[in-house]
Amino acid sequence: MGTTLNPPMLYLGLDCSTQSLTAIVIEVDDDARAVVYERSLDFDVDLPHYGTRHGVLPADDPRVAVSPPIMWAEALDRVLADVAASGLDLSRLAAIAGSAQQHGSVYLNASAGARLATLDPAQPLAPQLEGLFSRPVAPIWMDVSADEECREITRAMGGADRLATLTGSRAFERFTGPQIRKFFKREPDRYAATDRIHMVSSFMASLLTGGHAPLDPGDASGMNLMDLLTNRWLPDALEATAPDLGRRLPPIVSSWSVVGTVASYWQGRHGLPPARVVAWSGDNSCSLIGTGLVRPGQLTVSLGTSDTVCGVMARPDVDRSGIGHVFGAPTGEFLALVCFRNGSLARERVRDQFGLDWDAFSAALRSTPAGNHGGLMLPWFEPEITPDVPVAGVHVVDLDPADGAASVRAVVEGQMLGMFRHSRWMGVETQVIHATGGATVNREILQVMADVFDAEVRQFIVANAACLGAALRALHADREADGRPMAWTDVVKGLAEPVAGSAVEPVAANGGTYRELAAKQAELERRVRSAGSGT
Ligand code: XUL
Repeated sequence: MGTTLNPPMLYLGLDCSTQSLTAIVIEVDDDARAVVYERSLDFDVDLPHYGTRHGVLPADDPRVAVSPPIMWAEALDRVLADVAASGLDLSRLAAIAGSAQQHGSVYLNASAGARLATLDPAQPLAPQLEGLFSRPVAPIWMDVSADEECREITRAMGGADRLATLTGSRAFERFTGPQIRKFFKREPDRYAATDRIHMVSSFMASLLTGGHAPLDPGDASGMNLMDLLTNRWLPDALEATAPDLGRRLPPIVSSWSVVGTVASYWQGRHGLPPARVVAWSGDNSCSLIGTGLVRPGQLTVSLGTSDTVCGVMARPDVDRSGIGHVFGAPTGEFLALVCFRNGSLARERVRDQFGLDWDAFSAALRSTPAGNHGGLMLPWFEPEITPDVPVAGVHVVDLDPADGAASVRAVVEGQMLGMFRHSRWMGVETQVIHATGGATVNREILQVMADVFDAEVRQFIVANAACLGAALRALHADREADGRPMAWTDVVKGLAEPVAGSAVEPVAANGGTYRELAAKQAELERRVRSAGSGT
């Protein structure tokens, strides 16, 4: 790094995702920046005593997906111990921000506020949180069990259109409002004992600051409870969801708010400095920053546990078809999003079914033609969010299900065509796609993406864009708090940039093939869904 007047500062980003907790530290001075530390803790592997699979607790009902929030707390303790032992000069740590899987909710009783403020640094965190939860589990974004509550909330709000116009989305089962309603109806005593309902983001920020932390609009807009235009709780949505809900929810503050400093627990336990803690946000809004998507008119496609397509919007134009969402963006604008539940797990299912590794998966894509001779798959190995398919079922046409190579192409093309068709409502004339997530290391998958969207695809350097985005949000908020605001384009410069030479151009000759296949997929989707979803 160059010689500068200001010493280089460190910014920590954390990402509490479905399957892991990741930390990234960036070093920033006046003219250079670099990732200087990265570490990930896998919940299943590193914290096996919680018994999760892919970060989720086993459940009898396949529609239910819950995780133990105390596991996230233990993970934070472990990861921050590692950050402290990394050899970095943490006296230069200026700020921490976080990213979390969206929609999940954590239920705390009235003792939580005082207990969080008086944690004993001589003891590990998790045992000290026993007795704080009014509900031992947190429903997460993969849960599809609140259909009845979605209908009730929609009715009480005067219909799906009004709810979507006000909050950015019609009612979705994984959204926090319907989940809270389900909890209130099924476990009224526990609901009554609940003093504060956090999202995963504000829960983690509360642990860091040692007191109840607020929410940011990026995450709060994933609840069906927030007025998207004013960033305030909507009184009639609160009413439609559960009694006395307003007093149980955190306040909403702008995404770049400093919500506290690192609590004395972390200072005493791991020797962290009293750095600023910035409001945590959802993983999708953090990914926008981590892939440099700070201006309207571009798309990010993230291939992770869920696959998502995101765009930045200057105005909140909600999706009239009811499939997509508009959330708050951490830049103060709006984030258009469609989420596909059958992401990496669907790709892995096909890979494993034919006993392949990822190299063989790529080879299968290379050995098969674009368009797969008309073969198609709707890859709904699990109930799907986009489109709304409550019962799992994989559907194929013109495809030999015993043909491994054709099935590999069919799952990838099926996913990309679904992403293309269901993101048209965003109105983004896509020229460039910022691709992120583990599967983007596979250039053959990126080629299908480029061809289907007829756009150049650029791969982003850090597999965990959400975590990098959190670190960059920490930088942005720290400068803002110092009265030295930084434009977003400067914040992302030098870090949230595509891998050199990674651009994948669309093959013009494949455009027509995919237009035809998209129409064929739309028709298949319509037929399967009107026949009653899964088989
Ligand atoms: C978005 C969604 C998922 C989760 C994954 O609405 O449900 O992308 O945020 O962590």
